[in-house]
Amino acid sequence: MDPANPPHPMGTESAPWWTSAVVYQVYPRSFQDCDGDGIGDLGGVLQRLDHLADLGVDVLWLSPVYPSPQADNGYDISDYEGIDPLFGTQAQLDELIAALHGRGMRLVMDLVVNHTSDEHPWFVESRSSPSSPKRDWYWWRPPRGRFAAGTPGAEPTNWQSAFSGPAWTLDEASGEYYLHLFTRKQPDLNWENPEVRQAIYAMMRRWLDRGVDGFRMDVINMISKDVADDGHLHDGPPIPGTGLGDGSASYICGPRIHEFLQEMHREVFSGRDAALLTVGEMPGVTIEQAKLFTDPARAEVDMVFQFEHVNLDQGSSKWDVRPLRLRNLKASFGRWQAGLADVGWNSLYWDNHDQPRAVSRFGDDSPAFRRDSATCLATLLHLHRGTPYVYQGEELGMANFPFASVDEFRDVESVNHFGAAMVAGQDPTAVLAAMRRMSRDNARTPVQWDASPSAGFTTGTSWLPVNPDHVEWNAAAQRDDPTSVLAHYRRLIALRHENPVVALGDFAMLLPEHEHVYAFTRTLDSQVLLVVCNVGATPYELSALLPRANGATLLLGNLPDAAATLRPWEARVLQLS
Ligand code: TEU
Repeated sequence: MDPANPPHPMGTESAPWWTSAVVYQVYPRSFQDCDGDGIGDLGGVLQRLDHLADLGVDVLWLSPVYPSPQADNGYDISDYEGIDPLFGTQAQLDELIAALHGRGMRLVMDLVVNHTSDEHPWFVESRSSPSSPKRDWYWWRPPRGRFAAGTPGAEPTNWQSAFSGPAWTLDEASGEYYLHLFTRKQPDLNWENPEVRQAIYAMMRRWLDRGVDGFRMDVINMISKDVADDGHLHDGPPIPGTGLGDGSASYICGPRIHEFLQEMHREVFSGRDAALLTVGEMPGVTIEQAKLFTDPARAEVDMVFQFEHVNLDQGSSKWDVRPLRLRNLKASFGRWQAGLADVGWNSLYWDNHDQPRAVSRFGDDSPAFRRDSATCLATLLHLHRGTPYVYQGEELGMANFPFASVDEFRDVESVNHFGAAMVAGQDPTAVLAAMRRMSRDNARTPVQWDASPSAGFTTGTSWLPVNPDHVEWNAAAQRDDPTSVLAHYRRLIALRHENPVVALGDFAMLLPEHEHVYAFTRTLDSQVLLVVCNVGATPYELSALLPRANGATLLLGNLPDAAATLRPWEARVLQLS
């Protein structure tokens, strides 16, 4: 080895296994129900493993199945080591680990440790008395200044919670407030307290000992709060029209975040020789921070979920929906690709259980272009450098749900938002229109397995209605159709497995200003791929845009009979050399 020129940490020899892996996210409540109660469960996941194997994915990320009052569909956990009877049994979880491992797949669990449920025994104990030994496990504070407890403005800070209203709730018994960045049923744990951290690490070690292969860490960049020596937390800038403030500067990538993640790594992951995967969900993370989080030499996490690209179609909030400008998407993805080119690693996603369906949001879900835009977006994303995540149903081209009235929404974020917007005097029709486009419930309707009345999801009544378009858009109809969205995802996943340039090649953006064509190259040693995607309905002459495409070999395309014209929503992966 040339000492002046050590091997690239992500070189073909030394790259970690997850650089060529694809992760599939299961939101169990909506995946497959096996007992007819209308709610998906572990038995259902076990029944559908052939679908994952057939797709060729390497990892299953399972959204929470732990005991929970379900105030936020399981992201409010009351026992980190149990299985909610709603979802099944401990034995089924062990069966799932074994079944996945038997098929060469891995299981990544959701880790939700910024907060617990208010029904978690830790919080019940903490709340029982100001002198409880667990009082300091959460964020308890007296009312502000001379305000009487319970009066508006008495909250210890002005922070707005993620799901409308203040981030503090008064506990009448003690006259103190507790902090919850999400719903009032999700009190934030106090990571300043070393006992809290040790209890969490011990729990994580037990999951790994049991055979799980890693964690997706919920809002993990929010665990360190900027707290003054005297315990004071700081107000944030006011949010117009709410009377509340934006506290994010006090809890997004707070002062001790790297210290906590390094400690977690030492206590939980180091010294284990298993092939594990850790991904930190990090709203508001910057590229500079992401580089620190994912630099292997720092031993924090393998990769992060960043949010920049899913905020590009929003104004002041997610409900303020704006059209996406393609050049902004290129600028954003391009910066992330460049920023993590030498150190760190990207995660790639369009969809998850919090985002509306990509084909409706960034594609065109009208009959003419639904299949083509779904496959075009998939190609664009999967050919970037990073680990792609596929959210259940995305591989079928599942679209947003045609919500007709406010009563049809179930998600706490949507329901609270509607209530707050009505109190603020907003126009209900406009509020509903934004919810139809952006609500998380769009992602949570049942997976469409077949054309039967409940789409093969349940024999009972599903907890959210099945999208009526399932009669046409379903897995059974696509499985043996080589032109289907499903078949295209299968090919993209195989391409990443087979072709190191897809996993590891350097990225270079082309045509950064073009409003409709997204193009880039990927280069590894002497191999160069040219990826070109028409993100819209206007045809373009390919050789006029990219003369280099002339004579190149088509490795993968989403439309048959590639010719001189790049057709609406056409995507091509070309081999240049
Ligand atoms: O999401 C964190 C997060 O940033 C989102 O809640 C975001 O605020 C919202 O979806 C924007 O619309 C994670 C989980 O993925 C989400 O399901 C949970 O509700 C949340 O944390 C709290 O655990």
